[in-house]
Parts: sequence; structure tokens; C-alpha cells
Amino acid sequence: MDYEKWGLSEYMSIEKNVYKIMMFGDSNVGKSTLVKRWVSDHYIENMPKTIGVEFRSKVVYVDNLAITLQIWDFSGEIRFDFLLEMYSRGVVGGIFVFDMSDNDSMLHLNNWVTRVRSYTSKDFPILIVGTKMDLSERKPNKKEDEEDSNMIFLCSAKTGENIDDVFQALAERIYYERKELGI
Ligand SMILES: Nc1nc2c(ncn2[C@@H]2O[C@H](COP(=O)(O)OP(=O)(O)OP(=O)(O)O)[C@@H](O)[C@H]2O)c(=O)[nH]1
Ligand SMILES: [Mg+2]
Repeated sequence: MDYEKWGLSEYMSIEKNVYKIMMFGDSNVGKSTLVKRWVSDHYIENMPKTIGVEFRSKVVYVDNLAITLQIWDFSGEIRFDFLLEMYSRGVVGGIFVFDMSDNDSMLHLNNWVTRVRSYTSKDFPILIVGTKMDLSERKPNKKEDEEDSNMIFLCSAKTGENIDDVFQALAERIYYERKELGI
């Protein structure tokens, strides 16, 4: 089919660049609130708990190309664990979230990463994201910041600080990795 002729080239380029991204982390860390802030720039004080998985999408631009990020926002409740394997099929990027005011949620991250990796065959790019920065006394010190800046993002859905950077950074990482692999 001649996509240029039918005026579909732009549509096709978007279709070709749809990334399935999944959000993981303990219940109540703020995954859904973070996605809501990013998609519609709204802060919801009392977000209902996610039942299973929720789905949102938004276009970002990388290298002048429109890329649709499909965000699969997964419940952190253990009772939905059985859905993980099925839903993580085809994932190309992961956002692992902890709550900066809840130490346990940070300690559980390793476990989340190990479990998700066991269900997915490929080594896809991931980001670690600390939320609720507005509640935290802890500010990253410079050295830590430099070492981890590639991997760890700190943000607040309440103030909106650093939210766009999270999704833009992951989209760029996936895009350039795939470009290098010729995908
Ligand atoms: N102060 C503050 N509170 C936040 C922030 N982000 C989320 N919250 C609050 O944290 C609570 C939990 O947020 P959710 O987004 O529902 O958490 P979740 O990770 O999606 O939880 P599950 O769906 O159960 O996995 C809500 O009451 C939010 O208002 C933030 O940046 N700052
Ligand atoms: Mg949720």
C-alpha cells in the first residue's frame, strides 16, 4: 500500500512507534497519581486503588518523531500478581516506583524488578522513580545524583516536579536502543 499517496504516512509512523510501558511498585506509592499528572496535568488527592491494571496513553516526541507511550499501570496489590505474567507480554520499558516517604516501598523494589524480569524474556530498559518528593526531607546529594541520574528519577505528582522528564527519558532510552539494534 502506498501510504504517502493515501496521506497515511504520519499515521503509520505513529503506529510503528507505539511503546508498551509498564508501571510497577507497591500499592499506594503513587503510580496512578503520577500517570494522571503526566497525561492530564491534574493532581488527584484521593486516587482509587487500581483494580488489576489501568491503561493510558500519550504521545511524546523523540528525534522529531511522534511516539505513543501506552502506559499499563499495574496494581501493587499482591492479589493481582497472577495477572503480571499475562500482561507483561510485549513490554518494552518499565517504570519501577517507590514512595520517598516510605522506606519499605524502596526495599521492595528489588523484588519487583526480579519478578518482572522472570516473566519477560528481554532485557528492556527500566527507570527507578521515587515519588512524593514533596513529603520527603531527603534531597539527593550531588555524588549520588551524578551516579544515578541515568537510572533514578525523583518527582512529585503533587507539585508536578520532574514528571515529564520521567516519561521523556524512558522514551528516549527505548528509541535510541532500538535504533542501535536496527529495530
Ligand atoms: N504528597 C503526595 N501524595 C501523593 C503523591 N502521589 C500520590 N500521592 C498520594 O498517594 C496515594 C496513593 O496514590 P495512588 O496513585 O493511588 O497509588 P498506586 O501506586 O497507584 O496504588 P495501587 O493502585 O493500589 O497500586 C493517594 O492518596 C495520592 O494522593 C505525591 O506526589 N505527593
Ligand atoms: Mg494505582
